[in-house]
Amino acid sequence: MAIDYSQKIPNNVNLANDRALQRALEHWQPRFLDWWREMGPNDFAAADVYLRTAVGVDAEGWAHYEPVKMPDYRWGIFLADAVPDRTIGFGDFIGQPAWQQVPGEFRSQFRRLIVTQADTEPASVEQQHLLGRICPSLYDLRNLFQVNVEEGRHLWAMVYLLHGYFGRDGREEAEELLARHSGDVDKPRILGTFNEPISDWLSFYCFTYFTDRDGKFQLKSLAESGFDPLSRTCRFMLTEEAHHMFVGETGIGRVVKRTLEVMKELGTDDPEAIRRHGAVDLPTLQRYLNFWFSSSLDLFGSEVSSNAASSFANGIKGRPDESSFEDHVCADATMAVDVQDGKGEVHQETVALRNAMNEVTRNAYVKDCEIGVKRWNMQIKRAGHEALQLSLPTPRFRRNIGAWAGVPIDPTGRILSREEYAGRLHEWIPSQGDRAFVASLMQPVIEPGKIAGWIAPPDRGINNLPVEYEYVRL
Ligand code: BYC
Repeated sequence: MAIDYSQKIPNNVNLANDRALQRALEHWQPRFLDWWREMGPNDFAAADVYLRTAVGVDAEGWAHYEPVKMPDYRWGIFLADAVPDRTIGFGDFIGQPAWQQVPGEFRSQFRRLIVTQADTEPASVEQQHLLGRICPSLYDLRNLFQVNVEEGRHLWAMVYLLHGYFGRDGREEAEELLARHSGDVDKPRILGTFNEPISDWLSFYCFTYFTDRDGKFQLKSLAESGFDPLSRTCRFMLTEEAHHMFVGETGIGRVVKRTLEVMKELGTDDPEAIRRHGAVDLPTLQRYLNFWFSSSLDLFGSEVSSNAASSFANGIKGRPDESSFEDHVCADATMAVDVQDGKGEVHQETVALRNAMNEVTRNAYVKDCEIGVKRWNMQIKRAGHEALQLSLPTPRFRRNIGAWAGVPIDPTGRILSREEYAGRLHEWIPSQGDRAFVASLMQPVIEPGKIAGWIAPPDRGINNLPVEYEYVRL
């Protein structure tokens, strides 16, 4: 079905034919807008931003670009087209017709997952809401706002499911989504990473590289769901998500490029000299990578999880790219998982594969994260600095969730005494000094075509426009 833009809430779910749902969502809409005005990029409400808006849900030609004032952005409800006669692809209900309504016995499990997914979307907008003031260029500013409005739309996607399929409980959850706030002491966001401050652009690029990539894997898992409206919603969200990770990968790549230029200019790799020249030394970048990678790994949940097992068994949440696996039931399959005994000894435990689904997804995520690191290292190698290669720390480093939570481990995987770990943590994640230095670089650059000194310009602009285009008219 085509997207109907004549409605107050643009949608391709035939909202006009369901008056009760339409009224409920139109009641929530002004609350969302109040939240956006208060917690979103509110300094820029009057700016014209060159944004893309979905006009269809096909992979090709789905987006339309034009200058828009963000409060006028048409947040809507867009589901990917239904797959005719779709059946459930995994778990104990494999082969049965996909559900068009939530089965009563799984209602609370579905609600919990949808609320958790939904909660991350406004959280990220809140985390990023001051970054516009310190943007490195209008091109980057536009990308930030594109990411922000689309996270707002992803919230709409989940709120549609809550209102449409969970009755009064769903409506209450939708209200709560606007009442919790990132970093709020009394009412924080649900998942740890979404309460971390993002107060500089290096953190923003790391977040869009690592944390949005968790989004990709979680959305892929939910796109496999037996609950068809959830699957269709997530499939379309994934189309939008790709650009967010692009912003992260190219953002970090451009920081690396600029640093290498400065190193060449100065003829040194001395971090202090590079910093004095206004660029980010690679060891500092490594500490930012360590921070956001380790935080994002927690978002996959525990290595061994009964929640994960029952989500899989019940057709609620599959593995990303479920069709690429041979066994979709995994009733008797097992997996070896490394655990530690609390005294520093690591040993392997064999667990039911269904219980290890979080770890299966996390492993796929780690592989995906390595691709960008390889690309950045190619740049570093080509510039003749092979010894300064970037890397991902061991997935056991600095974990707060699961088998490795609280275990004092260095980025190479060595278990340390608690004292040594506490004394050396600042070597591995950004220290206050690092953060103050990075903050000192964050001087806004808002002239069209100009770019801050700590980051290289992008290779190309948006939608075939030149890099110099005035992507945000202030
Ligand atoms: N922080 O059995 P466990 C995105 C809780 S990002 C705090 O270990 P389970 C985006 C867990 O909730 C994608 N709490 O794990 C990116 C549970 O609590 P309850 C977001 C945590 O349940 C950028 C307890 O620990 N989508 O879209 O198998 C910008 C035991 O759980 C954390 C989703 O997450 C944590 N890190 O799996 C914008 C998908 N980890 O219920 C957007 C939906 C775990 O006992 N969520 N806990 O009170 C899920 O699939 C699952 O909830 C999780 C956890 C994968 C998160």
